[in-house]
Parts: sequence; structure tokens; C-alpha cells
Amino acid sequence: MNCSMKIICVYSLDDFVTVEKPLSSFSTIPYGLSYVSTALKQAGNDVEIFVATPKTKIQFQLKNLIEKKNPGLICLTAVSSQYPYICKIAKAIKEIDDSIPIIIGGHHATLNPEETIKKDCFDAICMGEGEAAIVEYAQQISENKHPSSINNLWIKNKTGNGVERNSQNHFVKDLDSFPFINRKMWEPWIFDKNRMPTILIGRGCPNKCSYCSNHALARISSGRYVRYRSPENIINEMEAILEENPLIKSVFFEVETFSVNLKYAAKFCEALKVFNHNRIEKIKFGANISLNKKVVEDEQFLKNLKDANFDFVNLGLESGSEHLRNTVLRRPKYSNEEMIAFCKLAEQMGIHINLYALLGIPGETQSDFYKTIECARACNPRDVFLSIYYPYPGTDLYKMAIDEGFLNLEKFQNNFMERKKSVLNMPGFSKNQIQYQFLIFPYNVYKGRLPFMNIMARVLRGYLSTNVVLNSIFRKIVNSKVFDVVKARFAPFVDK
Ligand code: B12
Ligand code: SF4
Repeated sequence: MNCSMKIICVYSLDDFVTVEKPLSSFSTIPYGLSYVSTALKQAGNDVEIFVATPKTKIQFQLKNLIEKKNPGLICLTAVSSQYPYICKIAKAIKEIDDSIPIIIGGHHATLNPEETIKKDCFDAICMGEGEAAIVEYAQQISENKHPSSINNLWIKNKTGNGVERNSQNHFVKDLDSFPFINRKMWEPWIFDKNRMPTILIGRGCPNKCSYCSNHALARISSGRYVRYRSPENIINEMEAILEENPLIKSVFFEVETFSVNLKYAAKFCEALKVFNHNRIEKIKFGANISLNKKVVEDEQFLKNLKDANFDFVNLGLESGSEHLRNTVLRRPKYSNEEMIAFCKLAEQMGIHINLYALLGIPGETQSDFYKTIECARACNPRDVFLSIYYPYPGTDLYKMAIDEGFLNLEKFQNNFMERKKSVLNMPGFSKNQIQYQFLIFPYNVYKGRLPFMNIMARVLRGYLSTNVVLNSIFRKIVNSKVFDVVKARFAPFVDK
């Protein structure tokens, strides 16, 4: 299929560096919109990316861009917390020129299609994977047709009064069949092009954690939901990235969890070992993993990671309360002892651990959270990424939060900087108590272990992350060259 149309793809984020260069590095580009824009470009379209932050003068900038580009189609994407802002952007576009069709895809539209299609500002929505659908949609528009009969799309009819709800395709079986994403398109929006890039190595997760969207996303289409690219295909993409930028020293492999298929993980590690073998400067790697009985019992797993030159893994502890973890969060099964032993072993082998932890879980009490502090402290990770629970519409825990009366839908707004403030009202754990625990968490985990200044820097970082403007100032400072010099000068005082 070959069509040629001018298309603008819009992404938005609130954790940004500057309005002009909002994305700190290539690790923050969204894969969904990248695959969609790459597919459109490959089909012969002229595609441009636009990235909006809460501080972008959207009306002014979009007007200029639309006048300059004269697009035939605008593509939007949104996770739930970005959705209100993306709606504002869509409305602004319609005010500038209401003849330009607007299509929205991504997690919010996929999981809340009825609510999304009702909005006047959208002409169509994409549920689930969008590569094939968007190319067909653009093709039909370029042929001056009113788009119709495209799987994975819900399309408003010409009068805007009815909706054509098309069927869902199976999940795409062979991820190697996609072209590598076009990173060049994002370059104008990237602050530091040399920092660790990420490569998406698969799609989907077999676990059914109640707070995560995966169990809901898995129901959208039929066919295999959890898929991986072949090691050869990923290494080819990595080589292309390194050729483009030889200064890169480490790569993060993005996938929900690298440890769900241990056979695949072993095969991939072996391929990475061979890849690094012939290099003078070895590339370091990182990935997300989750524990389960199989991972705990597989003595080879950490050794494979080490041999492949993995420098760190991000590991989900989430809660130190085994009761909350098993019954409310529905995490894969692991005990606190197993978690602690795994972290110790990884550190002994020279693989750093970063933990993910959750606070303000529906039904959680302060004493439950103390168990999280205790377990995180015993794991002694390099870093802990603490999030305050945020209810994503379409997930089982969102429903539970409403049923239990913890979430008042009338007052619930998708705020900027989600996961940094509690949106639940819980009798056993107030919003103020949750916020206080969020701030002093680094102190509780690292007291006596790290220098006081280092702990205070982490506390300050947590505080700044709760505010859009302060967070952006922080990002600007840490991404500046001056900061590197200051960091090197003060490293002996703040590091371990
Ligand atoms: C990698 C990842 C990231 C990366 C990359 C970001 C990104 N947006 O891709 C990083 C680390 C930067 C990140 C950040 C965040 N993430 Co994230 N992330 C993921 C993860 C693990 C994989 C996403 C992915 O790349 N999938 C593969 C791609 C190819 O699929 P896709 O994104 O679904 O895109 C396809 C379709 O949706 C569709 N599509 C998407 N957009 C469009 C647009 C059009 C026009 C069309 C036609 C189609 C279309 O076509 C795409 C290609 O097939 C998912 C978990 C998951 N299962 O999806 C969470 C997930 C998307 N993240 C989530 C969240 C909440 C966030 C953050 C808000 C976290 C935070 N507090 O900072 C930010 C938001 C960033 C932003 N501004 O959008 C949630 C979203 C929940 C929800 N229901 O809204 C998820 C689902 C995890 C969860 N908790 O459940 N994330
Ligand atoms: S293991 Fe992680 S990615 Fe998988 S369902 Fe649970 S929270 Fe989501």
C-alpha cells in the first residue's frame, strides 16, 4: 500500500525537561506512537511528530504547525492520565480547522472506547494494535473516501451521528515483521541523544496484577498476547542504533517483564554474550523483571544475565505485605524472604537491583506499608521507584476502589504527575499520611546505609517530582553539563 499524505502525530507528557526539548533521552519516546508513525512513513506518508507539555502554548504552536504543514490527518495517543490534556489538544485542533480528521489510539481509548468515541473532537478511535489500521485509514482519506471497514477502528459516520464499530484483528503474531521504529522523527524533541536508549523487545505480560492494565489489554483481541521479538531482530536494531551513535554505552530492553519466559531469556542472553564478545567496549544492559517460583528456582537465570553483561535489573516488589500482594494486587507468587535472597545474590554477582514499590494501595494501612519499608530495606537496592497507587479505568482494582468507596468518581480528575499524589480516600491511611510516607521513604529505606546528604537528595527528588514546574527545573539541572561537573566533585560526599 502506498499513499502520500501529510500527517502530524501528537504525544504529550508532563514529566518533561524543557518545552522545546521535552524528552530527556530516547528512553522516553513512546513505542505505540513510534510504531504507528513508522508504519505511516513506510507507506509513503510525510509524518511529523509534535510533543506537548503542560507548559506548551498549544493553541499558538498548533496553529503555526497546521498552517505550515497543512496536514490531511492528525494522530493522537494517550494513557489515561494524559487523556484530559489530549482532549484539550484535539479541541484546539478542531477550533483551528475542523476539517482535519483526528484519530486517537493508545491505552485510554483501547480500554474506554465508548467514553472516547462520544467526544466530538475525535473522528475515529483505535482499539489495540494500530499499525495496519492507521495505514488503511490514511490511505482511504488520501483517496477522498469516508474511511470505513477497517478492523481495530471505530469510525464516526459522515454526519457524526453514528459509529461504525469494526471487528478486532488477532494480536500481531510475528513482531519481527515490523520495521524498526524511526527514531529520527523524535530527534528534534530529545534533550540528550547520548543517554541510554531503550529497545522494545516484546509485547504483553501473562500475569494478571489487578492494578495494571495488562489483564484488560489481553482481552481486547484474540490470539497470543505475550510475544517476543527474536534475539537476532533485536540485535540488528541495537547495531543500527549504535552505528548511528557510537557514544552509547548501555541499552535498556523494554518489555513488561523479561523473566516470564526463562527459555527465551536464556537464548537472548546467549545472543547478547556473543554480540559483546567481539566488541572492545562492551555494552551494558538493563531490563524489568518480576519474581515467581520458577525464577527463584532457576539458578542459571542471574548467571545468564551476568554473562550477557547486564548491569542492573528493575524488580517489582510492590508491597511488603504478602496479604495485600496476593489478594489485592494479585502479584505473581514470591515471599519476602525469596525477594531479599534474590536481591542479595544479584548484588553479589555485580547486578544492581532497582525496586518498584507501591504506596496507598486500596485497603492498605500504615502498618502494611511499614512492611514494604522493611522489605525494601532488607533488599538493599541501588534505588527504589516508589509510586502512589493510581486507579486506571478498565482495571479490576479501579472497580474495587469504587466499590469499596475509596474513589469518588465525581471528584476524581486525572491530574498531572500521576502516581505522585493519592487520589483515594481511605479511612485507615489518609491522603496526608500517604504523602508524608511518600516523601520520607528514602530516609526510611536508606538511613544508616547511605550518607545523610545522599538520602536528603533522594527526599528532595521525591518532593520535586510532585510538581510539574519544579520537576522540569530539576530535569533541566540534572541534564546540564554543569551538573556532571558538580556531581563528580561531590560524589565522595553523596555516594556510598
Ligand atoms: C514501555 C512503557 C512505557 C515507556 C514508554 C512510554 C510509551 N507510552 O510507550 C515509558 C517508561 C516512557 C512509560 C511511561 C509511562 N507509562 Co508506560 N508503559 C509501558 C508498557 C510497559 C509498554 C507500552 C508499549 O510500548 N507497548 C507496545 C506498543 C507497541 O503498544 P501500545 O503502546 O499499546 O501501542 C499500540 C496501540 O495502543 C496503538 N496505538 C497507540 N497509540 C496510537 C495512536 C493512533 C493514532 C493509533 C491509530 C494507534 C495507536 O497502536 C500501537 C502499536 O500497535 C505499558 C504496558 C502495556 N502493556 O502496554 C505501560 C503503560 C502503557 N504505561 C502506563 C503509564 C501509566 C505510564 C506513565 C503515566 C507512568 C508515569 N507515571 O510516568 C508514563 C506516561 C508516559 C506518557 N506521557 O504517555 C500504563 C497506562 C495505563 C492506562 N490505562 O492508561 C501502562 C499500560 C502500564 C500500566 N500501569 O498498566 N511507559
Ligand atoms: S507483572 Fe508487571 S506488567 Fe505484568 S501484569 Fe503485573 S504489573 Fe503488569
